Amino acid sequence: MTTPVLHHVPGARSFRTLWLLQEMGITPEIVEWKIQDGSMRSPEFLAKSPAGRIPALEIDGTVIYESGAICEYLCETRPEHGLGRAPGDAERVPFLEAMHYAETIGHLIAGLNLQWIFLRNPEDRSDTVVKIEAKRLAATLMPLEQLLGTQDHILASGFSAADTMYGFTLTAAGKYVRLENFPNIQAYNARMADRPGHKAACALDGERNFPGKDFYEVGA
Ligand SMILES: N[C@@H](CCC(=O)N[C@@H](CS)C(=O)NCC(=O)O)C(=O)O
Repeated sequence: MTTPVLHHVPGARSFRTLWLLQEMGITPEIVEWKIQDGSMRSPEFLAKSPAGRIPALEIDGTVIYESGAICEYLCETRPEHGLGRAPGDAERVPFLEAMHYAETIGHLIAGLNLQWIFLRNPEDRSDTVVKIEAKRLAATLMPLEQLLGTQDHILASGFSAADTMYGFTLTAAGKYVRLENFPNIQAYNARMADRPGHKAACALDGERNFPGKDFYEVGA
């Protein structure tokens, strides 16, 4: 297999792919992009990811964008790792739900990132919107908090690619929602951070290239 190429922004959604690849023992060549410098809107990058988003993965002679699609593709083409749940599997439904629910959470984080981090003029930020969106984000975490009170992983049978879809997502949520109020998610994050595959992905992640506070408080 030629070395896959991962288009990546440190600390962003492409971490999901990086982590899954590391769990499969695959180390990609990493091409790092910056969200703020306009390079992700270059014709070169748009040819790989038409909306100018990461991740995009060059693998097996093709380029795939959308982290969930990449996750499913890797599981289907590399079944020997046992990280996916194929049609007919008893855990197929929770597996598919995780592929997409991670994005329900992810798009709320993206909206809050825009309000708090990427707006050129902070005065354009709306306290009303950030307050509502942080509440909506907390509401999406509740079902996971309950689930992780009864099992150690997203799927009851143990670690799977479903967990990697929450990589970046459940830690980034902590910038806008107090994770102290979600002790099962906090414990889960710590368990995942302890995995050798996760540690290896963190070592390859690279330095964050957008500024960030640990927590964003409305009205502060
Ligand atoms: N649903 C897509 C979302 C990808 C996405 O929005 N990625 C963000 C980084 S976390 C991005 O590339 N943002 C660049 C931009 O919005 O211009 C996926 O899961 O791959």
